[in-house]
Amino acid sequence: MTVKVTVTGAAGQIGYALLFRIASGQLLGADTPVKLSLLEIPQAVKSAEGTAMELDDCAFPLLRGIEISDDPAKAFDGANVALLVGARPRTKGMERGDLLEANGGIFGPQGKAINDHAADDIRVLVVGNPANTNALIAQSAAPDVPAERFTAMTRLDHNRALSQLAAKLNVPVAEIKKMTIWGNHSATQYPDLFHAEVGGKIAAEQVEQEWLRDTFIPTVAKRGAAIIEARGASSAASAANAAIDHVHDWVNGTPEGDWTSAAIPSDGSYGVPEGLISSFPVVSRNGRWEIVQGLEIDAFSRERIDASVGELVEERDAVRALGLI
Ligand code: NAX
Repeated sequence: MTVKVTVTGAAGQIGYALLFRIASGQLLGADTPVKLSLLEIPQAVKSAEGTAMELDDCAFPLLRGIEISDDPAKAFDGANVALLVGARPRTKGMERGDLLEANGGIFGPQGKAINDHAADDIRVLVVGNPANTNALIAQSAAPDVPAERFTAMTRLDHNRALSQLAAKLNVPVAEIKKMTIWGNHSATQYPDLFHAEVGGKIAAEQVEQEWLRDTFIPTVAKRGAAIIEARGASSAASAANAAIDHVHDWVNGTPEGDWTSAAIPSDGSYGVPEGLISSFPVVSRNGRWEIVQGLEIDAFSRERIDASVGELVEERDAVRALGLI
């Protein structure tokens, strides 16, 4: 069956890095034909058309059609996977309330369009920032869609953590298992080495505590800013790569003996208030994310998880006060 994948912000830089990989089969696998639906704002539709021309010119065998629209109702009609990438960035002098409100104006209507028009098996990944709270806004506008289908991306943070640890220990990333990003996709996120394993042994025991606290955690959390500083533009190909990883694993499952990180609606696990869309250690089984249970959380980790979750609570309360959820 052909899977319809809707990408918002399709003419943006993540969109450009993402669409070709979806069309080539990397999102869902080499046996699954895809139809792409590109949603953009009216001013950017022409640019999306240009990207669509290039997609045509790749002659991807799995690509069974491209639609372009500035109307969410059309773009999400029959969608099986929705990648919500387009968002309102924070501009100079913008207060947090303004930012949340502007994004509410995007993610509320898109959530409603998903509710009314998407396929029954719709899976939503929010990439556009503030991703966790944008996902919450979209979810609350879609009461007929199971809440668990709304997720936000922390896989880029997860991959950054793998790469930083691999470099530190001089091992291939594939030797690292059970990495976790907890909390918000923001500078308060907590990359956890107390459950991560390298060569079967706990990662935190293989690095100096100062490095873990003063280098590793801030480097992972502030990597986005470092990329902007170096590249003069924010992460694009790595963000697209992480979106591919997230949806691929959601649909196809995570490997035995390992887990990954995704921001999913909390069921109250690890003291995270129920309903918050927070990053957890997760496995995917039978097409559903499950939070890994039973991990012991020491005081060091507890403090950092609580800080990031506290920020998510504040964001939720702010969008609630604005009437966006
Ligand atoms: P760009 O500014 O290059 O592209 C955004 C695109 O979204 C533009 O083409 C714009 O026209 C479109 N857009 C805006 N409002 C829209 C709407 N209502 N409907 C459809 N399209 C709309 O940004 P890009 O670098 O692609 O980044 C996109 C988002 O990803 C940003 O919010 C960014 O902050 C976020 N990121 C999230 C990451 C994560 O790990 N969760 C990492 C990378 C990235 O920073």
